[in-house]
Amino acid sequence: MRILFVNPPVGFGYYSMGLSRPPLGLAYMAALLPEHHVEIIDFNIEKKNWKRFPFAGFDIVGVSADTARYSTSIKIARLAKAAGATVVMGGPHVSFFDEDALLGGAADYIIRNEGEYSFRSLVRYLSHEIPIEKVGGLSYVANGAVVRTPNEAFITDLDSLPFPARELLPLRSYKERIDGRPMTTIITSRGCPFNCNFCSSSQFSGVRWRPRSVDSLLEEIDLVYNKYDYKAINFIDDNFTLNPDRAAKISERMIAGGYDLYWEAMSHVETVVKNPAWSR
Ligand code: B12
Ligand code: SF4
Repeated sequence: MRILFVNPPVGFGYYSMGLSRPPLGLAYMAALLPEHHVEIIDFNIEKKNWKRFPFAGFDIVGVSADTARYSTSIKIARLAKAAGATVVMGGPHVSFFDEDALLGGAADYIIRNEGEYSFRSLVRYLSHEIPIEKVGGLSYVANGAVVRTPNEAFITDLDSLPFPARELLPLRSYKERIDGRPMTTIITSRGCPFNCNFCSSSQFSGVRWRPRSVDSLLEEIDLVYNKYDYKAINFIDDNFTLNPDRAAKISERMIAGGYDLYWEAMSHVETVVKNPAWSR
């Protein structure tokens, strides 16, 4: 199968402010599909116009949709569908609101929540290898109504996932820096236990915090540092310091490994100020 993943353009603020980061979620899904031809297009970065993009060259077009970019995602999905591709949408917005894109005819399928295993199963279904009921977290239309298969289980062993397929991304075109050093991103955990009522993270990724092992993380840091030559990393977890001992251990391992690294991460203020070791 020829598969294209699309990161729709933001079209305001963030990229002009220099916040330009690769769509790692799409690269994670791509890494699980080695037997297929997979491409990722990030319309924030590539100097290509999505209105004239040759979607017809792909069997499946997967479009990412958060709320801020939902209307653009829908337009891209419609174009891809008009070009004859099977259109799949995923991401935070459509995970919670799947009806509009499906009943409005923009998408053939929606994958809810984490995409890796559900999308791979959907490709198997579309390749006539498994029945549709075996695709977890799938929404689609049958007889004019939205049908939903049961949610796919959250991936508890994140170490079992292959590293994101960074080779499919134009990494050097992302210009964000930390103190002058070109920066890239790594995700070390998913899920958030705080369940704040204004935030989608705990609903989307689960209230159970799912950290990767420090060994797996150091392996990816080494890859990013040596193979891709990045000396600055943004850990884009929702809460990198939830387990302060783990965060300290990661720092110690970076120092012990001799990495000359700048890094930054998001945190929950309590995990810092209420940690006796850090609040002195
Ligand atoms: C890093 C980040 C950013 C970065 C850039 C994004 C990037 N490229 O890395 C910056 C700083 C620019 C940013 C900006 C904003 N962000 Co932000 N961001 C994140 C963050 C922390 C991590 C994203 C990530 O890489 N996650 C990890 C990967 C593995 O997950 P993923 O990208 O979601 O992809 C998985 C699934 O969503 C799904 N999937 C995604 N796309 C597709 C496509 C298909 C076809 C399929 C099948 C599946 C699928 O499968 C993937 C693999 O599991 C998330 C929170 C989070 N924990 O996810 C918020 C988050 C995405 N951001 C959010 C928000 C609100 C914003 C802003 C609107 C903030 C603001 N008030 O201005 C802006 C909007 C920018 C825009 N898109 O227009 C919300 C979105 C909520 C929503 N309703 O859509 C989130 C979920 C935070 C939250 N807790 O609510 N953000
Ligand atoms: S602590 Fe942060 S990521 Fe977690 S639910 Fe609250 S706002 Fe969202």
